[in-house]
Amino acid sequence: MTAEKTAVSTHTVARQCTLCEAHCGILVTVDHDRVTRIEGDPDDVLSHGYICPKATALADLHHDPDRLRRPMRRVGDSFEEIDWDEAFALAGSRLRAVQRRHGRDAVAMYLGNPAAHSSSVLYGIALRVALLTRKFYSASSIDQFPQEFAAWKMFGSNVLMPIADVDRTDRLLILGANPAVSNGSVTTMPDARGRIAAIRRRGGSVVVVDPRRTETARLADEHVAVRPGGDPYLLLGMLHTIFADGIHQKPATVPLTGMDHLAELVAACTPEEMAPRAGVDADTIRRLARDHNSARSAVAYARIGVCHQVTGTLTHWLVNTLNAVTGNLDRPGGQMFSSPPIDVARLMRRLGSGYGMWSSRTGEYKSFRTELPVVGMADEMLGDAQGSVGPVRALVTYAGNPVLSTPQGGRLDEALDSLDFFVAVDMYLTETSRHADLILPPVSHLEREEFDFLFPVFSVRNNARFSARVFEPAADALEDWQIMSRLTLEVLPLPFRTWSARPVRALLDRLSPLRLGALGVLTGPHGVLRRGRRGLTLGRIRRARGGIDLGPLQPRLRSLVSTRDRRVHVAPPEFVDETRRLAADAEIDYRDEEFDLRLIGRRHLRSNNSWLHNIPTMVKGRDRCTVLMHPDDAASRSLVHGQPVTVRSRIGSIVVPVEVSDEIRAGTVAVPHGWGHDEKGVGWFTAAAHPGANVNLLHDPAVTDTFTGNAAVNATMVNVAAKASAAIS
Ligand SMILES: Nc1nc2c(c(=O)[nH]1)N[C@H]1C(S)=C(S)[C@@H](COP(=O)(O)OP(=O)(O)OC[C@H]3O[C@@H](n4cnc5c(=O)[nH]c(N)nc54)[C@H](O)[C@@H]3O)O[C@H]1N2
Ligand SMILES: Nc1nc2c(c(=O)[nH]1)N[C@H]1C(S)=C(S)[C@@H](COP(=O)(O)OP(=O)(O)OC[C@H]3O[C@@H](n4cnc5c(=O)[nH]c(N)nc54)[C@H](O)[C@@H]3O)O[C@H]1N2
Ligand code: SF4
Ligand SMILES: [Mo]
Repeated sequence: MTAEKTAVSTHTVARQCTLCEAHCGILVTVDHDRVTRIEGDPDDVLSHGYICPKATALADLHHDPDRLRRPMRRVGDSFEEIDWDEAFALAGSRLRAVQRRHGRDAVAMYLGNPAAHSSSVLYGIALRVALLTRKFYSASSIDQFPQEFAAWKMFGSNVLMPIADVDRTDRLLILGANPAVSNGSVTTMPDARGRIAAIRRRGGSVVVVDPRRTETARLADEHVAVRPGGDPYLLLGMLHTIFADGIHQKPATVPLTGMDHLAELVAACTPEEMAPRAGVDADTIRRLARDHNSARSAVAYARIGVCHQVTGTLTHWLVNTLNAVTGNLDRPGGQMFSSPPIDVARLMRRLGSGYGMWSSRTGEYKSFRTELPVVGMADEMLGDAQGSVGPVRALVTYAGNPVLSTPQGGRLDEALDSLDFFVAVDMYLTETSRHADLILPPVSHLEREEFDFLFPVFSVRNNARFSARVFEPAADALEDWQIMSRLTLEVLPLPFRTWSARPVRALLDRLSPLRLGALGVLTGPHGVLRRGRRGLTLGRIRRARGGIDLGPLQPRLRSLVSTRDRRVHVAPPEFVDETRRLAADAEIDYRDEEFDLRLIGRRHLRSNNSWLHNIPTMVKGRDRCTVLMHPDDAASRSLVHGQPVTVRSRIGSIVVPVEVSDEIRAGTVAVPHGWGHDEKGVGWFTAAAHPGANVNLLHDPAVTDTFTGNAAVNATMVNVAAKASAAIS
């Protein structure tokens, strides 16, 4: 090959990594049709060149021979390729038939995590609206529902989840999050390690509250090994101290209401009283409170570790309240709200968070912002008696793998097999999609060009960035938004499908996410229509190397707060009542004789929920799907490091190797989720060689956050014993 030819065929494209919320800027170098290099983009206004090891997986995902590229239709136990028109016609006729025969709600939909990482998500929502089904589920109910619920009750809208102003704070208190691995969630902070180091460098301090001495805890000034589920008690004890000491509150930007009720509630929550429940001694509780109260600026930030608790909503309320009463709400260095190019919070705040508009079939769960908790999904498909069927007869999944990612004790496998029709929009034959009648694969992440409107809403700095396409998709390949709009068209009433099908299809094709994005930017708070000639357009964002920095977070809650009285509610009555109920509960550290350990989760830098295990570089090296156990717990069970053990809960058991380390609190064990790739019929062959086990087989779907029904997978009682008949090697 001549030098000239190489120069022409090798080029570099700037975009973002769309694997996790950090959306780091990357530079992808391509030689002909192969990616030869992925590196961090030093010009990126948010990530400044940082990437984690997962970024390179984008290339492997693109080139992965196991990735599906054509629609697949089930024939008996296997699948055959069909063309798109045939696929949409099949999906349409079957979904319509189910709704005609059994009603609108007979078709359910599940929207998974990667859907949120592309603007195609809007078209998934359009499909849901067209289906008019109340059986709608998403990863939100095994994720941030509690945070949204607390935001709704306190600020009047579920979208108003505050962001920790990590880059300017003097004191960061992290509860139940491991940003050194996750790079931040609902506080997007690429290079969290660097940002945490910077806090300490500028004289601030960082404390991590976590039952495990995590990668983040190792970077902090202090690690507090809380008892799993102990956080609300720790926070109540802190609030007690702050009220007793006197609040050094800076004037609030928005008036707080409920301070008297709060003061009355926490008066009984002395650190001594709370200490055994929190698993943290009273002096530490007091010290943490005083340091938070006296810091120039301070922010408590909590995430998944506390969402996945029965007290998820309560904990997030107390976190926001701690920040609010110490004068750290809506102030630099505290909890703030973004001013993104498309002001999603402002646009959506009036929609209402609608709790309890309908219920699950058993009445156990209520809808929250028109969604039902995913823990109840299998129940809607299975009948009461064995072998009978439930009201949901068909399912659409979009970018989700609920068989591995939701607690269901194995029942979802059975439930999915009982359906009349199941269409999965996914690029792999997964533990979930293997049950489908039809799989519709979108293009790879590198074949998309997009403008991310969602994560700037939750970023630590206001920004606008564009992702260019690395590869042109094949002529007959479709993006998620195109698949979703075709499905939408198929389920619409007759006229749309017949006489107007062509014009409507042509119109839909033009209604691309980029066109919508352009309109959103133009009319948004930074757009030319508001800011004049110097304002933003999508074209300007697209041309800006590394994106456009829109500055630090600004106080703006006054314009966003959506409660009726336009105040921040620090003591919503239902939270106060629930706290009283918990405080009256005499049982401090519930254990039963049979299940004596508490199981929590953990994430690894090279793993991303359930779907990066087919990439050799992400699974090489030692087994990551292990049960982490304290040396005392291992010794008392005569277990040795590396030995296969059975982890058993009331509803299931799995076998994994034990990893002995004092980084975890005694009495607690941790197993990562997203593993268990040993099902028959899955199409990820590398993953099958590193299967791990599905921890969600242990989690009881009935154990949920009190207010939202969010899965409480960090509250499971288990026991661990040597695997029966396993020879120790
Ligand atoms: N025990 C336990 N369970 C958990 C958690 C935990 O901490 N502990 N965490 C929970 C959390 S926070 C989340 S967000 C969920 C995630 O759980 P899910 O939302 O179910 O998603 P993933 O496991 O990430 O699976 C994503 C699927 O989408 C496919 N996919 C990837 N990219 C695309 C795309 O661009 N388009 C389409 N159509 N498909 C795509 C992948 O092949 C994969 O099959 O898991 C939850 N489950
Ligand atoms: N590498 C990687 N990055 C990811 C993901 C991934 O799978 N891998 N997933 C992405 C997704 S979907 C999400 S939602 C985010 C999640 O982002 P994070 O919330 O940062 O996620 P985790 O790393 O699971 O951190 C949760 C922490 O809570 C701790 N914990 C468990 N129970 C308790 C408790 O009762 N109290 C306290 N205080 N702590 C507790 C756990 O030990 C763990 O360290 O990460 C995103 N980023
Ligand atoms: S942290 Fe890693 S996986 Fe997440 S966006 Fe950045 S490079 Fe991608
Ligand atoms: Mo998540």
